[in-house]
Amino acid sequence: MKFILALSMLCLASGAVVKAAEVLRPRGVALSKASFYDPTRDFNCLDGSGTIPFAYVNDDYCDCQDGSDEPGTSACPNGFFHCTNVGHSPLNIPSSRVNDGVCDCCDASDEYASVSNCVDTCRELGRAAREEAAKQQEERLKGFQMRQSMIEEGRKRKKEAEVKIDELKKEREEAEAARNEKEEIKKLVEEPEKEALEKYNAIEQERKAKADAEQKAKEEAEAREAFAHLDNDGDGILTVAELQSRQTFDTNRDGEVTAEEAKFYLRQEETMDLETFLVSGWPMMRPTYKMDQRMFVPPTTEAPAEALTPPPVPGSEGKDEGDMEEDDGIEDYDLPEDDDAEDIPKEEEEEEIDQKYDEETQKLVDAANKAREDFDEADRRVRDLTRELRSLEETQEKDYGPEEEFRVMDGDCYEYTDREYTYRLCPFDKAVQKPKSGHGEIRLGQWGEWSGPEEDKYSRMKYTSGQTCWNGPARSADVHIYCGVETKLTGVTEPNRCEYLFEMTTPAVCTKPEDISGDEGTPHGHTEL
Ligand code: MAN
Repeated sequence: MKFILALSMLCLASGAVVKAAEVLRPRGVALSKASFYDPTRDFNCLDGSGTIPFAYVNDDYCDCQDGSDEPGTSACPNGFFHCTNVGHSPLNIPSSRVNDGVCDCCDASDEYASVSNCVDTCRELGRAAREEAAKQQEERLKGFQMRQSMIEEGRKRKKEAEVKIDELKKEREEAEAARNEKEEIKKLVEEPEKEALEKYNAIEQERKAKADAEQKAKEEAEAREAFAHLDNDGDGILTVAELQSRQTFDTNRDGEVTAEEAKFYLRQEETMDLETFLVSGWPMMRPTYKMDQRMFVPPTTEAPAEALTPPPVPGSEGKDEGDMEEDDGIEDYDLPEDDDAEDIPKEEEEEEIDQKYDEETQKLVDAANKAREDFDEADRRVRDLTRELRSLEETQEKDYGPEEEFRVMDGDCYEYTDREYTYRLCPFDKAVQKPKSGHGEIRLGQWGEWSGPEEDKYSRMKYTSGQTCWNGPARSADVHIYCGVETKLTGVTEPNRCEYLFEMTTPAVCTKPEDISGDEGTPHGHTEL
């Protein structure tokens, strides 16, 4: 009797629309809160802000500060309306949306007094949601199974790397032994080579010194001969007049050797003795003297700078060799015939290059060269093996996840292209950005560390120390990893300048899906029927 009374009060006070099978409660109240709305008692505001007669619940007047007395009307600005949404997921909406003409709840319960014609679509929507959830479940399961293969493959690779490291260590030991052997041989054959070369070099130096002395003597003889030729009166002194008698010194080719022209070659003096001539006169005169006889060849010893710059020759431009030949005035000079006048005969020079050492020395040098090559090759092999070993050991030190599930990604790269850039992520290596316009790549970061929260460490990766941003920090990239049946990048953004966010899916993070068997189940396992 009491129950029937209470029920009729509830219906009266709260306008509850409930089915017999359901726990009776005022409109807009969630099942979990039904016990707070007891029609046989006064209502205590849920926040404790007051107590009101139960009749005031859902009377379209807001009494409680938290709006809990008006769950089924829009009277309280901060209240919530609960839609049961039978066949789909329940929902709490702000109570301001109650009877506002918009269908918010799929069971249409929020629009009980409006003219919006909302209809209950929960069963259809629920079915679609469950289908979607089942599909996702299936994907997760598939992802989880793929993760198992990734784990297997990762572990296999780890083992292979361990075996390879052992092999390489052995190989390197052998290579080191071979290198040491080659080094010994090298030392052995380099010793006699060194001795032979020292001997050879001493002889060679002597030969060179002799050749130099001969050359010098030859040049001096040539100078003395020229001096005798120019010294008309044979008194051992060259004078301005004597030079003026030689057309050779008519620098400007005006038909006359002026005192000025003659004095230029006497270093602005009136006379020049043989000694001065040998030291500075001849080197200066030689080019003019010999050119005039079409005999000039550039001197091998460095002549004083001014020797090569005779006084200006006004109007001499355009004079050809024929002109110069006409008045050389040195017919009586006994000149060397040809190239013999040059410092080192050409053939001799070539011979020197072709045949560097005597036969005995050459044999020793060849043997030493061969030993050096052998050693270099053996040494290179040791270094190559060391490099390979180091890179494998570095790989072994990397954290590929608690079950090696990420190891298979090392060595692969994944790309994502947006309007402006193509981004590339090579897990455990680097992240780069390449502008579509074709300019070079920009390094966004090198593999740094796992950076997920403590309980989910392997859900994020951090790549750091990328190229420095203009007037800013070094670029860096965060990678957020989600479960998916394919390892791929699903998006890249730049939330802050030069800080990039890569989003990636991979089976490596797919956990075993919870069992959602039962037709009416939802991903949240929270359906009211
Ligand atoms: C480049 C790119 C951009 C970045 C600017 C900063 O254009 O790396 O992503 O924002 O440099 O200057």
